[in-house]
Amino acid sequence: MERTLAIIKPDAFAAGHAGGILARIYEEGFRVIGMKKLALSEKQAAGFYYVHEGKPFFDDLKGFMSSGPCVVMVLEADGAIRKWRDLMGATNPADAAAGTLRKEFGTSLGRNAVHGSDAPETAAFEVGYFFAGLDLL
Ligand code: RTP
Ligand code: MG
Repeated sequence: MERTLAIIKPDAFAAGHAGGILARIYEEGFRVIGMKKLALSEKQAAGFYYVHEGKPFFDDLKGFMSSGPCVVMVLEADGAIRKWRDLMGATNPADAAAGTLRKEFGTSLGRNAVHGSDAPETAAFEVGYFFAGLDLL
């Protein structure tokens, strides 16, 4: 079993899509082993996305991710990292395939509804950023 870090981003949460996204997560067979709602500060958002520091879109990303509440989750499944990124769809909702979460709930490249870890090392960092081992049941 593999674990990945998923986020329902502030745009999707504010638009009332948390329930719809969770329903898809369960339908696709993930186990939700950690979940909390929180409002990130700019500093916390910057720390989470530190790999993108210095890129032209970093300030927008940081501002957006700290613009309102989001839901952070740890999902478990066989091949959870790939499986969750497949369910999310392409980074830009305009390029995302039909049936993916970003196609359904994303509205722009910057406001693309969900986040997912992109590799085992990033998943380990990102899960640890929000959850302690004892939180994951
Ligand atoms: P995420 O980390 O949020 O799951 O998204 P991702 O892996 O699909 O894409 P990534 O390259 O990690 O980029 C992180 C977020 O930054 C925004 N972005 N803007 N203007 C741009 O060129 C640009 N590139 C990326 C997106 O909102 C993306 O989700
Ligand atoms: Mg990424």
